[in-house]
Amino acid sequence: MIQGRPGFFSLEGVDGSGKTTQLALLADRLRTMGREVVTVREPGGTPVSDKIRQLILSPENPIVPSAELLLFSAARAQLVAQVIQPALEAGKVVLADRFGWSTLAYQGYGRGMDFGPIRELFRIACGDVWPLHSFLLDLPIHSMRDRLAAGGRPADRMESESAPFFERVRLGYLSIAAENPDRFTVIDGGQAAETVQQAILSKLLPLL
Ligand code: Z5A
Repeated sequence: MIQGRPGFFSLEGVDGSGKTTQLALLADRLRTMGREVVTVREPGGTPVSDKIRQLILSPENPIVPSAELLLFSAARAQLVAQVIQPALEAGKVVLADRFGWSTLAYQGYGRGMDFGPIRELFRIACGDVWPLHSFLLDLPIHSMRDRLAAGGRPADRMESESAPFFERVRLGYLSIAAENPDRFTVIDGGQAAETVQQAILSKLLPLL
């Protein structure tokens, strides 16, 4: 596995686990400490990556698993080259709402694709750019469904997947974290947002 880059952190978890909420809180906190912070969301974050995002998430387009894997990887390659690598080289902190671990969880565990080619695509898309540490916000799938329903917007192509798919993704994440204990902090995403934020900060601040 690629070594982690100082200053680069990602948030991971199933939909609705609170990544976007926590990333905004974290970015604000680090900025008040005087750090320059770049936030990114995958897939997306460059003109090409944003177009790929629309393509992947649109419910109108059936996409076969191999094409889906390649599209997420292409979006990531652009994001790494155009945004993440330059920001890290400039000494900025990069906070990512999802990164490669999402591909292992969703395309690997969720879709059942082989891990070997997925890891090879990480090498092609990311080079040596990988998060130093990642935070898995773990949430039961019924809570994920409740949060998404409360949000009230129509489900996108990925969100329309079956409950067993999301169970595989959730368990996949927990396996990945267990296999990479130095790279992951697992946090109960069902706790109050302030409690989750404190758990993130207590691990992240000493790593800066
Ligand atoms: N995907 C993939 O398959 N392979 C890949 O390699 C990559 C991605 C990179 C991208 O979706 C989809 O692509 C995603 C994985 C797949 N699909 N699925 N399924 P996205 O970018 O549109 O969205 P997301 O990342 O999956 O999640 P999200 O909907 O943005 O949710 P979130 O960021 O984790 O949570 P949130 O927006 O902060 O919170 C959701 C709601 O819960 C909201 O109403 C909050 O107010 C509420 N919330 C947040 N925290 C709490 C707490 N602590 N308590 C109670 N309520 C809370």
